[in-house]
Amino acid sequence: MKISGNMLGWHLVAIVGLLLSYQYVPVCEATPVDFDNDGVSDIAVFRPSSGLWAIRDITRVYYGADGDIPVPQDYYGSEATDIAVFRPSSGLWGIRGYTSAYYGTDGDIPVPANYITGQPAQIAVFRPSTGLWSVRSYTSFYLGSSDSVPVPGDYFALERATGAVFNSGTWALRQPLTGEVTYYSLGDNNDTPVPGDWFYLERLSLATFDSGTWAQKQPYTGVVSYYYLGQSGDIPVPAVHTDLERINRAIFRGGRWDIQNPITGAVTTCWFGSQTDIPLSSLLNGYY
Ligand SMILES: [Ca+2]
Ligand SMILES: [Ca+2]
Ligand SMILES: [Ca+2]
Repeated sequence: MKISGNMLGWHLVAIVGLLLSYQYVPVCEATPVDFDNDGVSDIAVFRPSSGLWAIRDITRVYYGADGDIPVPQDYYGSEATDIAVFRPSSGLWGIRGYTSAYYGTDGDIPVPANYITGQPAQIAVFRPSTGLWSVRSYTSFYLGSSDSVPVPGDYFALERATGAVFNSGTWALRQPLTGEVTYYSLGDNNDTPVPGDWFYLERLSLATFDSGTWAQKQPYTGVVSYYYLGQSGDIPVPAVHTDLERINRAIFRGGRWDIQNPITGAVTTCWFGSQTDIPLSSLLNGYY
C-alpha cells in the first residue's frame, strides 16, 4: 500500500496526540485517596480501635490495629490507592494485597509520596529528632527538625514530590534536583498546613487552615487569598472530592464532611464515620 504524504502527516498528528494525552500525569492533581481509581477522591475513614477502613460506596475492610498510622498511596502503579498502614512501634509497613516491609523506627513519621517522576509512591520516613528524610531504595537528606510538620509534594512542577516542612509559618522547600532549600512565610504556629494545587498551576501552592480560615498563597505573585469553611476543631480534608478535576476545600468534624464547590462556593454536607475516626483525606494520612 502506498502511503501519501498527507496520510503520513495525519498519522503523525494522531500518534503525537496520543503520546501527549498519555504522558502527562501531574502529581499535584493526583487523588491519593482514590481507591476505585475514578479520578475522584473517596470519602473514607480509618477507625484505630478496630483497624476498620470504611470507604464510602466502595468497601469496608479491616487492616491494621490501634496505633497504626494509615498511609494510603498507590505503591505499585495500579493507579488505585492501596490500603496500607505504618506501625511506628516496629517500623512495619503493611500494604494490603502486596507486601510488608520494615522501614523506619519508633518516632518516625511516614511520608510516602511519589518522589520519582513517573513512578508510584515510595515508602519514606521523616525522623523529627534529626531532620532525616529517608526514601526507601532511593535517597536520603536532611530537612527540618523536631518542630517541623513534613509536607512533601510537588512544589516545583517537576511531577514528583519533594521534601518540604512547615514550622510555625515558615515553609522550607527542597528542590529535589539541586538540593537547594528555599524558605517562604505563610501562617503561624497554630495553623495546619494544607498545600494543594489551589491555583490550578499543576503544582502545589502553600496554604494554611486555622479555625475555618483558609489562606492560599499564589506562588508566582505571592498574593494571599482568604476563604472560609469550617470552624475551630475541624480537620481540613482538602482533595479532589468532585468531578470538576479541582481541589475542594473540605473539613471533617466527627463524622460530618463539608465539601465546598471550588467554582460556586456552595457547600455540600454528608455524614460518614465517627468522632474517633481518622479521615483519610487529611494531611498526615496520605493526602500527599
Ligand atoms: Ca474514587
Ligand atoms: Ca495501587
Ligand atoms: Ca493562626
